[in-house]
Amino acid sequence: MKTAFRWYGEGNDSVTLDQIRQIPSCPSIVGVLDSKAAGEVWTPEEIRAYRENIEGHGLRLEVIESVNVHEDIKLGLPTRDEYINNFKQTIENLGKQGIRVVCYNFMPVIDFARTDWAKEMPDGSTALYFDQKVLDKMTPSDLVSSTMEEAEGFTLPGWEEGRLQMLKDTMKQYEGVTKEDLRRNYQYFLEAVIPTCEQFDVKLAVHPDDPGWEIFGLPRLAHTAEEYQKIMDMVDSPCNGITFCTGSLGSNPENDIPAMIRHFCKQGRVPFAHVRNVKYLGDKEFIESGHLSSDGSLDMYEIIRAFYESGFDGYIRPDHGRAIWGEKCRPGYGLYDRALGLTYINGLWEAVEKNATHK
Ligand code: DNO
Repeated sequence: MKTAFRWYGEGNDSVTLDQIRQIPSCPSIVGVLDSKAAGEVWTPEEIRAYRENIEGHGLRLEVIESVNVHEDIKLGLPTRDEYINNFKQTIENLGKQGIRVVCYNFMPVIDFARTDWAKEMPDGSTALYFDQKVLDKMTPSDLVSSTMEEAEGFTLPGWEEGRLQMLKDTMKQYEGVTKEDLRRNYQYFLEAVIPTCEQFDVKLAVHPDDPGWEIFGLPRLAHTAEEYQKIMDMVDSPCNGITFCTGSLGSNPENDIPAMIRHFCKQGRVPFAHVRNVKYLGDKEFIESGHLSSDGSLDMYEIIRAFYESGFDGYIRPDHGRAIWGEKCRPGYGLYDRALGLTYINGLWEAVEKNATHK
């Protein structure tokens, strides 16, 4: 595995590159040009400036999270070809500058959702929390307002201003759009972009739906092994891959996470992983606990063992951390708890590796 840490860019993150560089065994950044709207081309100059700044701090940039997919592509509108061409151009520009993995998602309108972005835990830390019963009483606009209020002034991935201004109109456009429609539009997109990914040696990695079920009646295609397999089968290429997010998929207790890791790694389809725990509190209710197995409901040792035994050689990053030690940060993306998470992942990996090689 290759370890990495997500960073949002100069002036857009409470965490600095110098701090990341001092995390044990963390040579790489998972980066983003956060100011780019979905459908816009990322220019070579913008990518170069961003990359050179990271390299100037002794770190590497090989993974981008995310290049967002324009809603017109997901909706299959006549304008989609223009946005697909822009997406391909961005892939080419990224590939030419050494980016090997691009994370994205195909969730209509709303990316990852939480009903509380700073739920107090018994130890005084705060964590991201979701309760379907609370969401059931909200409209999408309520969710956006509460998310904006709780974001501590930071942008949140998938919650970029431009996209959200269009919320009501976009929700309307999805009325009557079925899973089959969405799947057809997804296939069209993949068939168009994967050849470019192959040409410029960039692996696309689709992030799971989060939470791992449908919300607000919107169709979603990436939260079970069966559905993921359908996506993999749309275009049979190592460039059509998965961002294996243990917490997003793990939010749905029906998913057997280690089994899914083994299944998709065996097919060579997991270039990127997000690793974190999640604690079930009730039906469709969970909190993003600390990374340790004993903190949550997932067996993190079995998860790392599944990656190791599958020969996983992709990128791995710790996922959302709690806000601890009084840190003021983008919800889920502070320094301290994610650094602890990465150290734990490294520890588990070393233990699994030594255990395997000493037998
Ligand atoms: C949340 C993230 C997601 C992810 C996107 C990928 O913290 O894991 O927002 O970046 O779904 O496009």
